[in-house]
Amino acid sequence: MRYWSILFALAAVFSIGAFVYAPFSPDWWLPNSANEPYHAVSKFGREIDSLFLIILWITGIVFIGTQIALVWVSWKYIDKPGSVATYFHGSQRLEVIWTIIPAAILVFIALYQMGTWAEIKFRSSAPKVLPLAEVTARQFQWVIRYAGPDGKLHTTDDLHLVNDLHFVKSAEKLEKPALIWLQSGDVLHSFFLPQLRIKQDAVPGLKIPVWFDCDRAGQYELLCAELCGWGHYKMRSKVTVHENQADFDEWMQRKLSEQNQSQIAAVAQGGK
Ligand SMILES: [Cu+2]
Repeated sequence: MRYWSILFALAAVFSIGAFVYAPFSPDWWLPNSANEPYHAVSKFGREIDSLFLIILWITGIVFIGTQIALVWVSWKYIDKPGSVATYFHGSQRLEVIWTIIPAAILVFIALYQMGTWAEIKFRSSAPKVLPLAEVTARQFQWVIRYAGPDGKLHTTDDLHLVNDLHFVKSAEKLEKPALIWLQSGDVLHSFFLPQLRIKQDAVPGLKIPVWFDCDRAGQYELLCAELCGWGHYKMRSKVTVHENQADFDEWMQRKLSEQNQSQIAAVAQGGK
C-alpha cells in the first residue's frame, strides 16, 4: 500500500528538517553559555565547533540522500498483484564503492582535524607558563590548589578551594591559555568544560597538563564527564572567568585572607 510509503516519507521529511536546521542554529545542539548563545566563547571552542559542523555536513548530506533513496524505492517498488520478486547475488562493484567512499571520508577527517588536536592536546603545544593550579579529582569533588601570589605550586601561600575554578580571560594575542595540572585521587574522572569544549580524563597515577582559553568574562561550568560513582553528579562546579589579572588577584587575596583566618581559628581552637 502506498499509505505506508507516505507515512515513511513524513518521518524522513521531519528528520531531514532537523538536519537542515542544525547548522543554522548551533545554540540548539551545542552547550553555549547564556550570554553568547550562538558562538563558542573560546578559540579552541570555535575550532572544535567547525570540526563538528564539517562532520554534520558530511553525515547530513549522506543522510538526506539515503532518506530520499529509501522513500523513492518504497514508492516505486510497491507490492502489485502478480509481480514477482527477482533475486540476485549482490554486487561486488557496489560493495567496493560503498567501502572506499566512507574510508576516504574517514581519512579526510583524520587529516583535517590533526592541527586542532595538536594545538589542544599535544604536550609540546602546552603554553609555556607556570600552572595556575593543580586540580585533583576525587569522589566526588574537584580539589583545586592554586599557586597563590608567588605563582609557584606547593609553597605556603597556596590557596585551597573545592569546586571553584577561576582564571583570567585571554585577550587577543596578549595572554596565553590557562594551564592546570590534572590528576586523580581515586578512580577515572573526566575534566569537562562544556562551554569551552575542553574534555580530559583524569587518570590515577598520571599528572596531565590541560590548557584552555576563554574570551568572555563570566560564569561557566565544570563537570565530570566520566561516570565515577554514585555521587558523580555532585562534581558539577563553578567556573569564573575574570576580566583581567587585577580582578583575579583581588579575588585571590580575598580568598587567601579567608583561608588564613580559618586556619588561625583552627589553631586557636586546637590550642584550648
Ligand atoms: Cu567524577
